Amino acid sequence: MKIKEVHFLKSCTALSQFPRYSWPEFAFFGRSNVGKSSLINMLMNKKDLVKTGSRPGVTKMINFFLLNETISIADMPGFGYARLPHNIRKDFLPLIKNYIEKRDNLRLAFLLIDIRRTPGSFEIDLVDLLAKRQIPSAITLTKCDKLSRSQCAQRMRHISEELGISRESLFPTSSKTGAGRREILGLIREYAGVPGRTAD
Ligand SMILES: Nc1nc2c(ncn2[C@@H]2O[C@H](COP(=O)(O)OP(=O)(O)OP(=O)(O)O)[C@@H](O)[C@H]2O)c(=O)[nH]1
Ligand SMILES: [Mg+2]
Repeated sequence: MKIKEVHFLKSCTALSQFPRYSWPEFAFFGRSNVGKSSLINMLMNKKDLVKTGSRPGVTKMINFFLLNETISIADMPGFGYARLPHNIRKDFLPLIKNYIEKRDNLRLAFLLIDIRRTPGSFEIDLVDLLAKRQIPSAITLTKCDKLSRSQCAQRMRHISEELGISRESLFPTSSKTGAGRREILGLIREYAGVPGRTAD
């Protein structure tokens, strides 16, 4: 899928602020610092479309972007960062839950997991919540550049066992090297119903 144009729409902290349109939407979920914003930048071929950071908790709202004027992208706030101020942290989960329960144009959820980490209750709860709403999810493994090829294969085996899903359902990526870009854009194209080839 060709990235012709992408622009930031708005940041939202509540359901009432979400943009109202029926463009197919793709959301990126995952713990703080897992690499959601970096992955979006990598996919869109933009260095700083979305703010990223070495300190966790950079994205505190849901940020919406419009791709090629027809596809909506949602960058979700990271969950599970204990050192954020309590008043900000406690707003995250209801916002994420509200989003999943009410966002009718959500076509596919990307759930990001750092390839070096074992999925925890946050990831398992999210998979359950998405399944309840019958929203398909793609488990996306981030920061694969940090491991060797054989270490990656070993971690993928482990994570697939932990989540009880096949290894083919895991999408390894790296925002540093661009690995996995083609596959993730292929999924977006497929679920958005865009005709044509995957290649950029
Ligand atoms: N080596 C490597 N580092 C990465 C990769 N993706 C993200 N990072 C780094 O991880 C840190 C966090 O990345 P972000 O993209 O801000 O993470 P996030 O999930 O959006 O974080 P929050 O907004 O806090 O929820 C940054 O220092 C990135 O440079 C990757 O694929 N490889
Ligand atoms: Mg972020």
